[in-house]
Order: sequence, then C-alpha cells, then structure tokens
Amino acid sequence: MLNQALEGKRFLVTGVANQRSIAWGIAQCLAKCGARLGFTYQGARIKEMVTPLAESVSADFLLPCDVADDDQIDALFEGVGNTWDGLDGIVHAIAFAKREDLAGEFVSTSRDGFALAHDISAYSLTRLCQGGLDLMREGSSVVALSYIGGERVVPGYNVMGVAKASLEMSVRYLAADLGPRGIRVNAISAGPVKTLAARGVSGFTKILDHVEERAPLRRNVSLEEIGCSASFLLSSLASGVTGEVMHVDSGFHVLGF
Ligand code: 1JT
Repeated sequence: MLNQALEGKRFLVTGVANQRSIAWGIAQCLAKCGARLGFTYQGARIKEMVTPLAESVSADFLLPCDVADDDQIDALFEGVGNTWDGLDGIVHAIAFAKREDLAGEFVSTSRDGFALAHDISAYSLTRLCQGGLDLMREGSSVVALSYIGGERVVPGYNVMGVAKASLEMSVRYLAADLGPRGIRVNAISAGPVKTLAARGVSGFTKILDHVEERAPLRRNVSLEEIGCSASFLLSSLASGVTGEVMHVDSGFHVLGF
C-alpha cells in the first residue's frame, strides 16, 4: 500500500495487549504495507486477547515473552530463528510501573518500584536488541515508544518519566553500537492514547483534553498516525535516520507556555 519499502519484511512486534494498543496500530500499518509479522505476549490473559488479532494479520508466530526473564528472551529469538532466517526489525512497545508509583509525588518512589519500572520499560529494549542481534541484518530497524514525560516533568508520570529518559538515551547508545552493522534504532514519542496502560490512570482524560485544547494541531493523535510514523522509521524510507526520538504528538512538544 503506502509504503512498498516494507513489502515482505519481517518484524517482531512486542506489546500488543488489545485492539487499542499502540503496538497494534503499528502492526496494522505494517501488515497493510505487506510486511510479515510475529508477535509476543506476556501471560495467558494477554495471549487470549492477542491470538485473534495476530490471526487477522496472518502472523507467522505468536510467542511468549516476559522481558524480565532472560531465558524467555533467549527462547523467543530461538523461536524467531526457527521460523525466519533473518529479522528486519523489532517494535518495542513495553512499559510497566507499579500503580502507586504513577500517582502522588515522585519523591515517594520505592527502590523496587524504581528498579522494576526501569527493568521492564528501559533495559528490555537493550536486551531485545542483544537477543535479536544475530538475526538482524544491514537495513534492519528497531523502534521503541516513549512519552514527553521522559523529557519534561508531567505531574503523575513520575518514575515512568525517569524510565523513558533512560529508554531514550538507550536508543542513542544502541544506535551508536548497531549503526556500524547497518541497524538503526529510533523512538517515537507519542502523544497520549487511551490504551489499556493508560486506563485507570487518574486524570488521564484531563491530559487528552489538554492536548486537544493546546497542541498545534488542536487534536490528539490516532493509533493509525503512530502506526504510519513507526512504519516509516522501520522502512528504508528512513534509511538515514538513527538515534532519533521523533514526536508524533500533534506538535504538543514545541509548546513552552
Ligand atoms: C505505563 C502506563 C506507561 C501508562 C503510560 C505509559 N506511558 C504513557 N502512559 C500514559 C500516561 C500515564 C500517566 C500519565 C500520563 C500518561 C501505565 C502502566 C505502566 C506503564 O501521567 C501524567 C500516569
């Protein structure tokens, strides 16, 4: 369809939980462009949700992966290697923090809450790149998802913001490491989207309303828009782009006051 540069390319997509997931928006666009997809899930409940979605885009596999577990990451790439003889890219759309750390004051963050948020939301990108390195080739591309709370203080985002800062810096270091092999690593800093992760975050509707009132485009971004931008970064159209954090946020990030 819109991007023939993706025809037949093979992408590993993490972080699909349901139809509202950002990873699902990306997967749908990749599928429309003729890419072949494989998905990961964490836990039986999510497997149940993702199975029909994966089938609807004729996915080549659906494999378990808890990014906190090195053995599962190794088993994942063994599985990927059994199905495909190479990997053209990875979509990293995984984050976690304890509910109590996403409210109130950042100063209250516990040691284990801080470590957990960073392990799942930031280190997992490096570990997935490490695991997939032998399968990726010249031209492969990795995309991670971030949020403006990783650059500036967004009240309540707290430890996730610190973890996103770590994720964005990981993108730059990984881009420097993998660049000589022709592998690109970028991130999309997406505007707020009502996903499963965002549900139950008190005041999230206020954040959506705020963007709609003030962002240059005066609206929120859609899953399709994030999907198209990610597809661009994953494709050879972006062959000169690496280490970049691209804002797909209706321009919200340009505002100072
Ligand atoms: C996580 C959650 C990562 C929600 C996330 C996230 N990245 C963006 N959001 C939406 C969001 C959440 C808060 C917020 C603004 C946006 C929840 C589960 C853990 C990972 O605060 C102002 C809290």
